[in-house]
Amino acid sequence: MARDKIALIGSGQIGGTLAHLVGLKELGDVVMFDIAEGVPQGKALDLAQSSPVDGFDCKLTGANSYEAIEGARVVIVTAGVPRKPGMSRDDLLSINLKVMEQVGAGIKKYAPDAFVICITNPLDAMVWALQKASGLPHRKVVGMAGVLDSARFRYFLADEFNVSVEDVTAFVLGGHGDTMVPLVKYSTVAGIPLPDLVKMGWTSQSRLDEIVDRTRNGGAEIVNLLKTGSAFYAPAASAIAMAESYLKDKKRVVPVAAYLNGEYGVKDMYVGVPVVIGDKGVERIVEIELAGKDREAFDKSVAAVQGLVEACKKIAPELL
Ligand code: A3D
Repeated sequence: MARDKIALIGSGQIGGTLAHLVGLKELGDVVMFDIAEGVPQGKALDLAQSSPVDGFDCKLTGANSYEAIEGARVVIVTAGVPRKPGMSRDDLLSINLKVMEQVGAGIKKYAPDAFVICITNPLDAMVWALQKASGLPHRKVVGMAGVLDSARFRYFLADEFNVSVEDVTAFVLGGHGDTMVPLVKYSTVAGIPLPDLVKMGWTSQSRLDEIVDRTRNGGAEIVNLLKTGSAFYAPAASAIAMAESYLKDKKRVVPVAAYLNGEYGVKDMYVGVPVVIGDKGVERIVEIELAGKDREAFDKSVAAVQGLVEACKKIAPELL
């Protein structure tokens, strides 16, 4: 059986980490693409030279033309510019929207059957634009954010309780950014919901609120520390988990930015919700009932995404 081809559009910090993880996990062969000449070629060669040491078989190549992605089964998109300190994800909108138009055209021409995972920010608006520009079916185009946001929440909780990260599950909804909605009642340690853990004295409500807040601002915390860019190890690991679920038809239930057409009362927008990812792409959208404060927070988050999508429609009416 021939190895799957995985195309990485954008060979910067996340792109390089993605390629490394694909190699280490032997998920397939990798084509790294970038507009910067020499960068994808150099990174691919460097990574290929690590393969004898780590003992993985993976063909890694770099390219500056879209033909190289032909026939890819998975395309992961990080092309664009990342945030600098003081910049919001939304400041990136107009620059990265143009990039999504180019990338979408490349995917449409050379990899129309791929499962496409967008990471470029502002995430929920960029994945919307990428789907429009590529014309691929909605179930084959998703955005990575929820896996990362919930991983941050899980890590902070595991650290707070001094338990294994493996035994902490977290549930986040909504757009990627300050309005994301971590649902504490569906987040657990070994199946015990967080509100019960507060009652059991494992932590206090105020401490839990602080952790939720830190999760919401998890990206900015890293941008402020790094000063020259944004997080890349955890974002790459999160996208790889999604790609793996597709490639191996694992049918994992993960939060992703998925196209909603009426679910959760949202139409023609990408918003973070739990979905099942299998070899058909998004195979099911898990629609939970939302009420009270959770509904309010979700609606606020959806409104923020809606604002960005409207801005995209104004800047690039050709996408409609
Ligand atoms: P960076 O290291 O700058 O890599 C981006 C790469 O894109 C660079 O190598 C550029 O040369 C390349 N590029 C720019 N324009 C084009 C183009 N038109 N076609 C092809 N390649 C191009 O950034 P990064 O890897 O750190 O981050 C990539 C993106 O992911 C940014 O938009 C970040 O904001 C975003 N990001 C999202 C999350 C989420 O959770 C959603 C987390 C972290 C970063």
